[in-house]
Amino acid sequence: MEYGPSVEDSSAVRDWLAAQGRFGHFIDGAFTDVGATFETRDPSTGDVLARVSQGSEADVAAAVAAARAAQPGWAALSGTERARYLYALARHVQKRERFLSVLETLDNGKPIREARDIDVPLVARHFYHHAGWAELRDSQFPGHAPLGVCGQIIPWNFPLLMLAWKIAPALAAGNTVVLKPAEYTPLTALAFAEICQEIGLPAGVVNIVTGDGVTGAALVASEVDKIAFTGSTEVGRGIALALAGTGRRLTLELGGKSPFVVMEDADLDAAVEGVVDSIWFNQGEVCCAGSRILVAEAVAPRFEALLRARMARLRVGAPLDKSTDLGAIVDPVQKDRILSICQAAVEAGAELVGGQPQDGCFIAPGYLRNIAPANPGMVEEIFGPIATLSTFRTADEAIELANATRYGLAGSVWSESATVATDLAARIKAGVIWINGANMFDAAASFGGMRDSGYSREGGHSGMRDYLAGPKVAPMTTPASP
Ligand code: TXE
Repeated sequence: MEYGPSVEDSSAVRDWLAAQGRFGHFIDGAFTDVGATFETRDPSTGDVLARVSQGSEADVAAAVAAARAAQPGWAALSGTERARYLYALARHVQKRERFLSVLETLDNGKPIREARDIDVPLVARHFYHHAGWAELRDSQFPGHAPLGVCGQIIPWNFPLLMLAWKIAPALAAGNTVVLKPAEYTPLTALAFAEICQEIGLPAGVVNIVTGDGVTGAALVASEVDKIAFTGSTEVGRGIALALAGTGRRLTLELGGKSPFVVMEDADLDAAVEGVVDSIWFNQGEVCCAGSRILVAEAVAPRFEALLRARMARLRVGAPLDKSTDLGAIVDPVQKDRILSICQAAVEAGAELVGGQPQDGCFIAPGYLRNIAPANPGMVEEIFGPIATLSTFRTADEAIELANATRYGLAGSVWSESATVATDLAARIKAGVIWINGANMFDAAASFGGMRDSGYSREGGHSGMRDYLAGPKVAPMTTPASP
């Protein structure tokens, strides 16, 4: 690959990877010996980046035991002391911002611009925010105890950010954790383990076990008090079945097929930019992506012309190039999955604009038009840079189309009228609705879905509550007699 001036320097990360070569798990504050391993690759080149340990049942049990042993000591710290560790994690993430961004881009394939400007800053923000919650826990949740040991299973689309969403609230609440990153993208979790060592986090508070779904299933079957899962609806359902009747807590953040509703009075240029930030952000590998664009018929031709022109200007290419808009799809398996849904959509009568596969793990941005509501492209979560485009005549019709899905994660409404926008937002069945915006995240704003997109919330007050047991003593007061 040519290294021009616009390509981010990756030498520090490559030196680190070469020095490590093979990674053990991070258990009880130390990296374990390396046993059976699997490869993790740069999807933009296919090059092997490192070999990472495949977690066995015994590895999971050792990690859970370490977390169990560490939990009483961690919970016994004052909120201020726990906050200090969370602040330190945030600061060290910031200190290694460039390194973590490059590592994330190499392992996942996302554009460096997004890793550097969005993922990693949001990670730091999440730890800063939850440092505050460590201090506020007792005043905001009087009498609530931590759950104990939390098993956390995360996906590959925002590896380090999903780690932060899981670990920060768990630690702030007084829990200890065993986290399993996705098999395609384990590297930033291992770099985070190094940060835990650097800041002197007590051993066993954070444990990282790498591996695939078998390792994940072992974690679900282990003696943890809670499982927090983000991933596919199918795996989430299996986890819910496995935990049924155990009394263990479960939170699920699953797939989506979120509507992106453009009303007749919308600012169309802004809405087109919203599409770019929504379905063409992170190659469309975003659970809350506005993947179903619904446009008022009266403005549809103008909107589509603007959309096509904007789409043509997007650059697909080397993820480390700072001018790249869409990087590589995370793995050839996912690329094939995206293409097969698009093919099924076309066979069922839809027209694909753009969206062509390119050499390697790349797919150009695109959208499906002339698409019927029951078309697979309209029903399945494509999880790639391909939206659907349909039209509606009335607001009621827009709502009917928006809610014609088994999912309910997010939605986006575009209108210059606050009344119209808030009315529509209230009628869309989804956990998060953005008005004149898309994919906006903040650690203080709770995120989560309904229906087949899962339940519970991450971030803010509700996210903290999901890492706490109910109050030990019901606050019963007898009114004093006059
Ligand atoms: O997800 P999996 P996959 C959707 C998206 C994508 C599809 C498939 O549509 O195309 O799912 O992706 C772990 N017990 N989303 O197959 O398998 C696995 O190791 C316990 C949406 O990669 O759900 C990884 O750590 N754990 C989504 C995590 O689950 C298991 C993000 C997610 O992988 C397990 C990712 C098992 N039996 C995919 N099997 C979102 N909501 O953002 C796998 N895992």
